[in-house]
Amino acid sequence: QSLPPRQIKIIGVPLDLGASRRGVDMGPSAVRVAGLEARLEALGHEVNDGGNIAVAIAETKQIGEQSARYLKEITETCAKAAEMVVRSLEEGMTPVVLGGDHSVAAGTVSGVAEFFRREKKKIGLIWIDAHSDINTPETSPSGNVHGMPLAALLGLGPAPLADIFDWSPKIEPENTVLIGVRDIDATEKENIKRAGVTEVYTMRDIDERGMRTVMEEALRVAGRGTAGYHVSLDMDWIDPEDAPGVGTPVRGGATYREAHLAMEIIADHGRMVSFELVEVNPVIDERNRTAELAVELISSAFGKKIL
Ligand code: HAR
Ligand code: MN
Ligand code: MN
Ligand code: MN
Repeated sequence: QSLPPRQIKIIGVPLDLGASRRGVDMGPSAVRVAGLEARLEALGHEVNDGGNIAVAIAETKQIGEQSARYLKEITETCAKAAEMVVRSLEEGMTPVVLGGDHSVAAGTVSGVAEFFRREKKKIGLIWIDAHSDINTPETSPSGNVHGMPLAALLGLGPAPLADIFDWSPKIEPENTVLIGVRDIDATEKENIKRAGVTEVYTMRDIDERGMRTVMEEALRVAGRGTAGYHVSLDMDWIDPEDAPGVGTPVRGGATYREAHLAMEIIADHGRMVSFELVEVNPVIDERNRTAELAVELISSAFGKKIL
């Protein structure tokens, strides 16, 4: 295999407070049922499943401000996830975080950034998603916090999420890349500019230039002057034909083969320091096939090869 054996820590975050469609809280379970641990062990990795982080249930909580619903509870969950990510890295393990809605990324990436900051290093971020998730409470059309994690990580807000570990921003715009976007709000376009993010690869870029060229360029940017990069994979990146079980499907996504190629190229480069996969929604999935695809893609990202 292309990737030397690693010790992998699985961290489940059954969070669905950040989305309006319910059900992604069952994502970690669906991905485990699809055989994640055994598949990673078959590749020669040592896998330790840390179970799920305790997450509040919507019915037991107050919504809070409509501009960022459940922000308090989400921040608490993200802070816990961040701590667990730091601990895993301290123990020499590669975190694999299973969402849950994408707001968890504000915690995961904070944990990775905090760990490397202690070594005076920065990290890159590969954001693979149909959406750009760069709204703030002021610009969000929905008030759904899963549309805000990238804004938090770049320091645009919302404040409590951006300030996990009491420092911000967690990532520099020049080491942030978006891949596969095709549904960006007008307000988000402004926020991308305001944040200074220039490396945005839309589906059109993938169509015109091919997945291979896009990935090579993206990995170079995210890896420039960094200790490595975190990969945040929102399953709605993939076309709904192949990944029907996601909270917010958008037509025109990456194909099965493009998605695998992207993960294989990430494995070839060997510079991924942590990984997360979010937005699997078993409630609207078809016999767990989106979770099974998730396991396949994680396997490719961790070195599975055809030959
Ligand atoms: N941009 C929209 C909003 O802010 C929807 C984005 C959230 N959807 C996701 N994130 N699944 O990737 O509400
Ligand atoms: Mn095991
Ligand atoms: Mn997302
Ligand atoms: Mn998305």
